[in-house]
Amino acid sequence: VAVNTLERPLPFKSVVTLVGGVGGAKFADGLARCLPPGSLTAIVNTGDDFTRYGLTISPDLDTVMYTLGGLAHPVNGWGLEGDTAQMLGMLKRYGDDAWFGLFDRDVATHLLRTQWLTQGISLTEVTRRLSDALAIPSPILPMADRVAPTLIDTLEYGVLPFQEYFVRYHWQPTVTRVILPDGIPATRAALDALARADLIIIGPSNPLLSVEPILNCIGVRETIAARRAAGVRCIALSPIVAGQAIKGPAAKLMQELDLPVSASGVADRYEAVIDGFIVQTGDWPYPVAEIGAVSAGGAVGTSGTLSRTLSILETEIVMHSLTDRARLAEEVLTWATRLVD
Ligand code: FO1
Repeated sequence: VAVNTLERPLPFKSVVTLVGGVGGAKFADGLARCLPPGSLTAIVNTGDDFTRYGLTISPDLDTVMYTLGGLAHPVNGWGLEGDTAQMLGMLKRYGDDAWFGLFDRDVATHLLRTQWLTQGISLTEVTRRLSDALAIPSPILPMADRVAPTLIDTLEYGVLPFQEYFVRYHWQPTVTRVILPDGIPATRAALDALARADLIIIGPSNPLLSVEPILNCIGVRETIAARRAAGVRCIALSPIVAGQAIKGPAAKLMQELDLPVSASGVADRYEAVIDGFIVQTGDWPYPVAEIGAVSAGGAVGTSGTLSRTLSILETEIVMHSLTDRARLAEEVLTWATRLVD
């Protein structure tokens, strides 16, 4: 999809997006379609990574890589289009419950990743090799090279590894706490990308399960704060529309943790890091004033007090097609240029 129909070129040379799985990957793909090759970097959550049958699996890295490579499964959003399930069938024949969907061609990615990690190669370098082989021009960076598992404390099963909560139990257990590991250093490559960024965009990913694991890595919040102090904007997209998650457990989880289940509830979570927020049209509950070309919505903060104003873009944020991805990305980038002016 050819885009960037703008009359003047976008002023961004180095856009960094922080993303998790399917929703974030689609938005990153929209950005990649609007920006010159190589000017987008995706920093990706690795809190969902785990080991299965001895293989190291990085679901969000692979989802972003397959999506940017035009290879993702069109319905699931994760895994490869047209993949087959021969191996899963054989596992089941052996009596294995095979609850994690490892499809045949996808296994090649996990085999190489596992082999290279076993040889002492970093996850950053492994991801570079895989995405280079798939001819993806946008760097895809894991948030950390060290293992950084997110754990989910549940009423029914106690503490679960992330994929057991998400895939094995279809995110149905009641969550009492999301446990992020302490002291995980962000990679040098991720921090360098943020330090060079002229725009930082938090994708429409799950704030608690996908974005906060990235923000929690040592150096990430500090580097974003330093860029913002230098005038670079950090903006985020809501993964919640009309009180419902676009996909996955975000709304259910926020409700279980007693957080307001709304776009503004997500903005509250990001209050310390963002200058602007993008929501579905009609979804911002506070008066939005036009200031120049940029609308400013008030009242960030769960107390309802107007702690500061936040620039708000209201638009169609649900991406059904490739055209939607590119249109949303172009709208967001165009709006962000006015935040900078
Ligand atoms: N998600 C599922 O809901 N079921 C699966 O069987 C499944 C398999 C899978 C295999 C490889 C991969 O890269 C991702 C996979 N995912 C699956 C998605 C993934 O586990 C989650 O979407 C993310 O961890 C949440 O962002």
